[in-house]
Amino acid sequence: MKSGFVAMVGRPNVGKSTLTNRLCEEKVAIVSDKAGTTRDSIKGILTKGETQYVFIDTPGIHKPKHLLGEHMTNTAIRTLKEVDCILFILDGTQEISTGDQYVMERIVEAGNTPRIAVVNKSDLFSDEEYSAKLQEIKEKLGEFNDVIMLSSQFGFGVERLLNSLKEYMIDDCWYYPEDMYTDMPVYKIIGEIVREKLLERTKDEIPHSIAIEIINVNKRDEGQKDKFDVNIYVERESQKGIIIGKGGRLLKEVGTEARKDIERLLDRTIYLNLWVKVKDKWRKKKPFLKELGYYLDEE
Ligand SMILES: Nc1nc2c(ncn2[C@@H]2O[C@H](COP(=O)(O)OP(=O)(O)O)[C@@H](O)[C@H]2O)c(=O)[nH]1
Ligand SMILES: [Mg+2]
Repeated sequence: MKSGFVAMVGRPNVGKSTLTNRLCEEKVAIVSDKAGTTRDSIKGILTKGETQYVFIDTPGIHKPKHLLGEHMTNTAIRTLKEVDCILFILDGTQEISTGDQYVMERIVEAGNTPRIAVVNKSDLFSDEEYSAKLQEIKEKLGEFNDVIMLSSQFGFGVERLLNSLKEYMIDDCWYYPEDMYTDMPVYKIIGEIVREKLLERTKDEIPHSIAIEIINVNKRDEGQKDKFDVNIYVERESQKGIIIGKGGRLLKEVGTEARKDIERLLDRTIYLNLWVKVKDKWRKKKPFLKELGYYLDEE
């Protein structure tokens, strides 16, 4: 038995969560085309042959603008110090920026942990562009133990990545049962699924203004459906109107889609009730962030 921990880091929107899901062959982390979708470190687990890989999907690393952003970046940076290998994920369609260099500085600060650069979205660039990218990585970021080109969305190159990672999985035990693919509790997954459905239907500032809290889980008797009550927090009255939608339509669609995903996951039918509440500037309020389970470092 062999195992190890792997951090997935990079700028927002490069495909860290998509890759985590692909590697674990399950939907562990929610994905969207909006930056800042992942707010906590999420573990995705893959046990293959004798090797157990524990992937830690992190929020994107960027210069924080508010308390939640600070929590997100700190979470990612803390993870760097706790792993056996770091995957630095890049969007191969974009030039390497100061944002990537900021991530690299954090990786270097974390010490001598082995690091692999992953050039993602290979379905969108050519082999020539990839050769140029290799040169650019060397010049702007520095040396890596390995560089791997892949497409998280389509799965090309994922096997190669697993083979490359194998040599760093050196603990002589497994930390999780063979069939476990995440350590996220069920209520947290439910909140994340609701958030994903909302993100698919909103834009601008709204995705960042949404927080989810599971307020009630009613366990029913055999043969009866469990009932989940979920609060959706937004920051302004106008946002509440948008989320509810004309005649309650948007909220209803979100509820139906989320319920179907949750039922598939739990393998049983449930009731799901969604409530929309306004909480002014919640992203800047420490007690409320704590209540939602976002851990904040004490200054
Ligand atoms: N074309 C393409 N799009 C991808 C790929 N991987 C991720 N994406 C898209 O990039 C966006 C951001 O993905 P996500 O995993 O949430 O990024 P994260 O913020 O780094 O976790 C989403 O719209 C994904 O569908 C890929 O390999 N190819
Ligand atoms: Mg993510």
